[in-house]
Amino acid sequence: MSNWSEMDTYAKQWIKEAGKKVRESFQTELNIQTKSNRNDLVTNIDKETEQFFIEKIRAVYPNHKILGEEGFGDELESLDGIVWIIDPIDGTMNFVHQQRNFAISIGVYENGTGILGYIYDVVHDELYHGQKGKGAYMNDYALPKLEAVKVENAVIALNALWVTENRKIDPSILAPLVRDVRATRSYGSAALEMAFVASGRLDAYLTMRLAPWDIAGGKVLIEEVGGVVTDLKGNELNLLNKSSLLVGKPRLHNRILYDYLNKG
Ligand code: 2AM
Ligand code: CA
Ligand code: CA
Ligand code: CA
Repeated sequence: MSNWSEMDTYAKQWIKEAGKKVRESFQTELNIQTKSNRNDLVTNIDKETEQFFIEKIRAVYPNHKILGEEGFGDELESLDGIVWIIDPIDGTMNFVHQQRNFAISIGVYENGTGILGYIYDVVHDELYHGQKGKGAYMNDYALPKLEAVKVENAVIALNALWVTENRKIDPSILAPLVRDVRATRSYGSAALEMAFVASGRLDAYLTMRLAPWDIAGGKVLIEEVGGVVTDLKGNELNLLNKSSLLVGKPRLHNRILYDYLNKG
């Protein structure tokens, strides 16, 4: 038997502590490096934050596995057992350029099922958290179930890149959606965009390619308030691989899926 309530208490404590360190880092000089390309940034704070969580988790839960973006965790071939999926800073470019619009994101999964989800908007001190079957919260505020919204009244998040020539999707697929919705937004942090869907600040969010750590925490939160989380084909996500993502209010998700993305 796993003690989820104990894990939840530790997770919140560690996330708050990590967030404090990240805020304090604003006073220091960042060491910024690039990863896959010149716009794919990583800083010493991304790495230190991931290492902080790994040390804390290993000390209390030596049998749990850890999947982290910066690679200090385990090399996983399956999601068997209890797995902490960690994005120490989601929205690193925003962290570097704006000192806002980034988040710490953590999902705790048991045999592939999301049980605990956390997205911490460090700058606003807003912790979105939830547990499967027990609801989702923003700090102490219980997030209400998501209500249906029509496409023409929806505010959705997507990156403008996907309506220009790009290698992932024909821009003529998303252009009609961009025209039909009330408004589009782009925050540059997948985790925050998922937290905003969970809290009703956005009605939907879609993107072409995300990694497990971008999605793990947000999936738990969104499903807990009755939102839908799939890839762009409508398939369930596999948290071991990269995939596309469509999250949204229940009927809106369906409309975007069948009237735009997979028409006819
Ligand atoms: P990151 O800041 O943790 O890298 C930016 O639009 C969003 O996409 C952020 O959530 C960012 O997460 C993520 N992202 C950035 N580069 C990515 C990449 N090469 N593959 C997948 N996701 C990426
Ligand atoms: Ca990154
Ligand atoms: Ca990320
Ligand atoms: Ca990251």
